[in-house]
Amino acid sequence: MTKVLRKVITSVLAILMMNVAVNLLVPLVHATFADYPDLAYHLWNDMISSLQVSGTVILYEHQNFQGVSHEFMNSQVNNLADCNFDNIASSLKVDGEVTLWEHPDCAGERAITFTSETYTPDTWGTT
Ligand SMILES: [Ca+2]
Repeated sequence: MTKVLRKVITSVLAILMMNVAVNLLVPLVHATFADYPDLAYHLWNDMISSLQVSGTVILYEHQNFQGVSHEFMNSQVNNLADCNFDNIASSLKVDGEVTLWEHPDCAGERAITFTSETYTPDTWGTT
């Protein structure tokens, strides 16, 4: 085997190994949104007034991700009225974790947490 051939084979192997590594890592980095198409199912239609999100949440005006939408990343929104979205959201997508409250300033008798994988209904918020 010539030195040149050995170099070519080594380079090809290196590229193949890099492709394998990228294919393994990309799914971990890419956003994985969980879909919640109908907040009425959770008894939370047209109720959300404030939220805290770690990651990304997209709120939609109507069920099945229709109508006006708002996206929030890594933030606390004390009053959705500030973006004309108080008691409006009817469906959402989340990558990470979002907690929603029925009143402004993360308050109310009810709060609910949705994550990329599951949701925890009706934990008690602060009143
Ligand atoms: Ca509300």
